Amino acid sequence: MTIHKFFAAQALLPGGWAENVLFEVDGSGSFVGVTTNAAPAGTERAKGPVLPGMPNLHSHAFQRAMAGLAEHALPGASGGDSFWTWREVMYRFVAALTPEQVEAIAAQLYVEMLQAGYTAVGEFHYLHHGPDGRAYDDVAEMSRRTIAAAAATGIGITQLPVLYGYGGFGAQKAGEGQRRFLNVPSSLLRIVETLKASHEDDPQVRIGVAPHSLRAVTPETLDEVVKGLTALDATAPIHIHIAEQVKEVEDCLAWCGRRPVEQLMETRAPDARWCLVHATHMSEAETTALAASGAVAGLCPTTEANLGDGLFPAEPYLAAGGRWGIGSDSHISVSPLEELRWFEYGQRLATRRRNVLAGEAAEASVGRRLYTQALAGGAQALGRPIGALEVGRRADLVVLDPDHPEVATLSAERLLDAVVFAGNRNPVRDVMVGGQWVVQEGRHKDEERVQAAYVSAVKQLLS
Ligand code: NGQ
Ligand code: ZN
Repeated sequence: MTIHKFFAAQALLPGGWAENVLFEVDGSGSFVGVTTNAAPAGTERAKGPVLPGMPNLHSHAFQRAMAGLAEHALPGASGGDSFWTWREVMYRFVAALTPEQVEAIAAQLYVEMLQAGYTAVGEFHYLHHGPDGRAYDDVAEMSRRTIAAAAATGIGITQLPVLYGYGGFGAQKAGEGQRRFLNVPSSLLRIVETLKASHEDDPQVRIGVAPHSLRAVTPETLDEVVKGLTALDATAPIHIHIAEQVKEVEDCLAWCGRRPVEQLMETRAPDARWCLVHATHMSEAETTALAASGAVAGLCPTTEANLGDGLFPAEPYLAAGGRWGIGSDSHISVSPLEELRWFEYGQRLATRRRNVLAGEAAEASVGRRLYTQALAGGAQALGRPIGALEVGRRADLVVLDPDHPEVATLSAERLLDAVVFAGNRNPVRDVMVGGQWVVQEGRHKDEERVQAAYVSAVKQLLS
């Protein structure tokens, strides 16, 4: 097997910044050698400092094309616009989307993700059926579109077909706007099964499942889908939207007497396979319990700000050793650095302090801690061997631009602080996924074609 070798003068390894690192990548796209203090002898050289690529653990790809469509106050809703009115706009937007449009939108999004330094995505995918709610001839038609966009652009993907059965807690009937999302556990598991069969040996793809939220499933259907998935793949990831809105917490309390995180903890005991997306509203006891569970909290700071969700209890959760990662969710922003910045800024604004998430280590770097914890949590949540530059993991990495003002001037210890907090210019120069360069000098090889297809798909959709 041919081994691709390249050399970096500086790279962020699991043990910290290292110098003169020789990377060796096998034909499948995984690291087979990472040697420090090596000689560059004749090998390709990274142009700047190398970081692990960031996993994006939560995406609804189609929402990329909603940018700018939900920032007008709705008539009569002045001051009363909310997550719930945004959701109505979103339902109207998905009503006519075609599989071709979804693929074109996803490809544009994934190119943007790669250019921003995301090298893997978790696609929380619930747009399964045709506009009338009837399944396509291939029940996995829509899922295949996001996986095809990932393959075409080069990003790794964890496809999470969503179980969506009801319109609210206690098996309330789903609304008209939700008709394209609906499945029972057996029909959802058929989608999972067919996707698994198609991608069994592809190291760029993993298949999991996502019960949409405690609003959209019952304890019984949740149980059935988790059992069915486990029979197919005992370690496959399970993601769920959990406690994003205060109304969601109140409705859950009214339904079962427990808060959403509490209810999931009591009834399912989520472990390291689970990712709880938007665990925004938690009591102290829930925060400690989630941190102890080994599950990942899926945080989407820019979308959570955009939707007016509230603030995740980050300080106590991190202090308790809780695992977490980031997602761009509605893609109102597509930048891992901006997600991390706003994760910390939310805490600064709420506590009127600085460097809130720095941790206990002496002279701890906030940027470094946030970046490395988000790598670990993101990799765990996506169920793929990613998130670190070490033997056995996928060769997913970003090379920072040596001519970027901060990269050119700062030492390694300050670099992540600078790129996370100084959001003036994208510092990502080159991006490798699974051993292949997918972005070089800031450009993706298909960016023009992908954008032209996006523009034409969205114009058609909006006309
Ligand atoms: C979604 N998005 O499924 O796209 C949700 C909104 C819901 C976010 N939670 C819909 N950000 O939760 O019912
Ligand atoms: Zn979501």
